[in-house]
Amino acid sequence: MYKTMSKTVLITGATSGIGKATAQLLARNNYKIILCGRREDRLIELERELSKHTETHTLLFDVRDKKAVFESISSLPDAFSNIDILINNAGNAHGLDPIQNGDLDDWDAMIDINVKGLLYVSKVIIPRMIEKKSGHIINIGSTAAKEVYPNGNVYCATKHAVDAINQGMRMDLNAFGIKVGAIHPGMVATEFSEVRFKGDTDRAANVYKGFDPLQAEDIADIIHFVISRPYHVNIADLIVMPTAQASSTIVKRD
Ligand code: NDP
Ligand code: 8X3
Repeated sequence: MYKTMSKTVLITGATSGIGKATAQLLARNNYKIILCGRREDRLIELERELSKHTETHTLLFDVRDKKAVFESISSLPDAFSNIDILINNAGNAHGLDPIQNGDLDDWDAMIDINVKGLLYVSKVIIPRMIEKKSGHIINIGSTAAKEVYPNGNVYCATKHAVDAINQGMRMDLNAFGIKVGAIHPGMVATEFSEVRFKGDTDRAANVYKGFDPLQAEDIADIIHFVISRPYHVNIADLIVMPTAQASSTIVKRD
């Protein structure tokens, strides 16, 4: 048997990057974890790894699929159904083009995943938190939630929406004692740029060339810090960049 369990955390986008590193860190810190993503092989492998430390459960769904989101989270066994912390992390950029060349499928993907998907997952979990009058929601935004950069148009718009939703959630859930906060990373070396550039690994690697980008573990560390503060402390909005980065467009490279 495991030691006395602490809180139950649901992490979307746990198969890679920030979500995976967060799951790994929280597992070592005795959180019970619900791992979500679309890539089943990765979920199985991660569950195997983390079960050495904690209790885990996997949910396989695409956040764009409203029905799957609702059915999947509603199907959680009793041992995992009391979600204390929701980490809305799943998301990506698709493409980096001037608005006039933007691809409609890329726009749909970003709006459907980064904004609507985050809302669908939250919509299932918030009523449970309201019922017990406690809970903590962390929304992963971006520096792109705070500024717009050339060719970032729709991705930046989706992250600005996350920023607005984060603020709105905090206001609307305040009466129920639910904490809501966003973490806005700058450049983190994950699969993010490979997804943005549709598997062009050279172009993706160039994004992080000549400086020390953040690592997924850096953000995991911050998420752990944020969720382990005493109840009366809510980190509402936190921007974190690599030291070499001053803004979306100013990066000191070798
Ligand atoms: P990764 O590409 O490494 O991870 C993205 C995660 O999101 C994967 O686990 C992926 O899982 C999941 N995901 C993507 N689409 C869907 C979908 N339709 N349904 C369910 N899950 C999905 O990138 P990061 O770890 O970097 O990104 C995590 C978050 O951090 C994103 O919201 C991103 O916008 C944000 N961010 C990233 C920054 C960076 O520079 N890397 C900077 C600022 C913010 P799967 O494919 O298995 O479904
Ligand atoms: C990811 C970081 O700079 O590509 O949100 O927008 S950036």
